[in-house]
Amino acid sequence: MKVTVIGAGNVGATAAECVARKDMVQEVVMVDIEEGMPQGKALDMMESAPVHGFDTTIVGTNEYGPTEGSDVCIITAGLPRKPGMSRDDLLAKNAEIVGGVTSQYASGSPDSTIIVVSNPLDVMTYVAFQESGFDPNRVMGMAGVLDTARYRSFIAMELGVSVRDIQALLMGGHGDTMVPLPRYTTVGGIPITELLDDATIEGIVERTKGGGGEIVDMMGTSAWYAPGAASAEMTESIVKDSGRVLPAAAYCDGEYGLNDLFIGVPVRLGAHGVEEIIEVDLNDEEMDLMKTSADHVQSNLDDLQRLKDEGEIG
Ligand code: NAI
Ligand code: 2OP
Repeated sequence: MKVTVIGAGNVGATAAECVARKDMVQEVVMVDIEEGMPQGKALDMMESAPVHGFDTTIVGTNEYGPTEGSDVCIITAGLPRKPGMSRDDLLAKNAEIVGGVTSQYASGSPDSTIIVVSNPLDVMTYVAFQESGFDPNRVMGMAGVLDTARYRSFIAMELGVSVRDIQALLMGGHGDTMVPLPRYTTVGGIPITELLDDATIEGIVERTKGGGGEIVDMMGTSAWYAPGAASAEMTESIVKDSGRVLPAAAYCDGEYGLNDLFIGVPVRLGAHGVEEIIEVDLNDEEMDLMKTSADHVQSNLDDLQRLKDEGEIG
């Protein structure tokens, strides 16, 4: 088994290290345009293997040859946001980057699964889908695992319980319109609505929606530890064919009344990528939030198409 990570910056290098530390694949290949950087990070990680106790080989490169025959590819290439920027501000530049790296990667690993991380997430996942020509189940975006992890962390902090006992579901696009679902959140099997009052839950939901921005404001660029770990968790379910049920930006073809877009929904992840989109029952209010989120993703897709029509993006 081989995992490629494109973009060896903060998120990419962390994802590569998290995958390697799971000791579940023979090789991790990190690709970046910056010369020497992926090679240096790969060597540094290899030198940590005796301490961590993994046997995965990590290769750093500026070429796509070493990626050939990959099983999973995590795309993190692109610009991160800075204070004052929204994820949407990255649209044009990152569409060029994600489109370019996808087409260079896809022909050498035609049977692989792509996990997109670059922002704006839901639209970049669509770009990778179009450029790769892969079946829709073979392309997905990572955001829900991260956003749910933030949500679970905040609940654990509030209740003083172990994060391991918190199960939660969060849907929608990766942005301010994401849809946390307290009705589908439990602590050791107990609905969160039995443990926290409405105002506290609402506060946690709002903090989760702004979780990425909270960190950007603190350190001037976006997060990487939790995003890297989340990408590795999705990768693990694919390479081990575990069938984990996780939120991912998946291609909707009628599910939740949505068509021809990628958006966060609960999926079963296995060797074939997205093996099933699970349609949970949403009440009217939750469905309205999902619709608003989908409208936002669609408007970004429309902007992307306009930029292409105007020749701003190749
Ligand atoms: P970074 O700047 O640390 O790393 C990006 C890397 O991409 C750099 O090393 C750069 O040299 C490389 N790169 C740029 N163009 C390339 C190309 N054509 N081919 C190969 N490599 C190329 O940024 P960071 O923090 O790692 O973030 C990466 C992306 O992930 C950003 O778009 C960010 O917004 C997004 N992100 C998404 C999250 C999510 O939940 N989906 C969470 C965190 C970040
Ligand atoms: C995050 O949520 C910026 O999407 C990135 O941390």
